[in-house]
Amino acid sequence: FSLESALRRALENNELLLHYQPQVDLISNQTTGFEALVRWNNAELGLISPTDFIPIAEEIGLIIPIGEFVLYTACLQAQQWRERHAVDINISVNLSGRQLIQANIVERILAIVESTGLPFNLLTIELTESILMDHSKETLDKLEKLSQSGFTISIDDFGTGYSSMSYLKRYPIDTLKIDRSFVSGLPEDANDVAITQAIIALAKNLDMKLVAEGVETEEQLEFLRVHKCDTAQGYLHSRPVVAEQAEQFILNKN
Ligand code: G
Ligand code: G
Ligand code: NA
Ligand code: MN
Repeated sequence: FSLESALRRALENNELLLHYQPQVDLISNQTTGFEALVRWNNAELGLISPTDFIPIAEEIGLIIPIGEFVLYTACLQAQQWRERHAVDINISVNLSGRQLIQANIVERILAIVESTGLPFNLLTIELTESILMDHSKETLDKLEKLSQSGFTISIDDFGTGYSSMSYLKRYPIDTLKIDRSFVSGLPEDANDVAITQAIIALAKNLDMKLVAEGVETEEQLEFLRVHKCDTAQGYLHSRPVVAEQAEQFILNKN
């Protein structure tokens, strides 16, 4: 009974679900969107972290159907919230490198999002830096098509990958997510302060938006607000929660 064989049956057995973590605008204090994060709940194995099963899913190719399930479910959820509450909610979805290298990935994304009715400008696609290191013509073409279709392209865990910055010029990137390893030391750690300020300055100069990840304290939030970061995501506002709980952030306007 291996993790792999269990994972192969997880989708059909409805063992995968999404949690949603609010993203809060630092000026208005309103929840403007959510990051969708996949969870695996198996009867025998219990709750398995994506850190443990996403690498396996990537290895055996299951990340393709799992990724499509995540994209469809997240976009449908955002569209339902939109219809129910007459408010536009941005939804962020993680795309793995294995998904992006599929020849028909752009067409797949367009078809899936279209089938949910969600306006394309409300989907953010999160990519890690390592995905963009190939500098291939194919990746460039795909990201340009996705960008021209109206999706937001965001770099996850910014600053922790291979730190060549040339891809920032090459690709149509809209948002940088400041990695939580930098946020965690704010506002005391001089290195984290310097790095965070540098990332914010970089994003401003390149006309990109900023999301700070892993915001856990009021002091971190205040630092980020003072330094003109746009959006905060972290346990201070909420852990990733099930859809019904996430909806409360829309109702309460946070
Ligand atoms: O939610 P949590 O902190 O447990 O997520 C752990 C890791 O799993 C993070 O790096 C996150 O980006 C990744 N992850 C969560 N959901 C998805 C998903 O739907 N697709 C991919 N590719 N990665 C995900
Ligand atoms: O790699 P990625 O940035 O997608 O990972 C998101 C992960 O970060 C999720 O597993 C989520 O549970 C976790 N996370 C979100 N907010 C916080 C936080 O405030 N503190 C910590 N330690 N982890 C967080
Ligand atoms: Na992410
Ligand atoms: Mn991240």
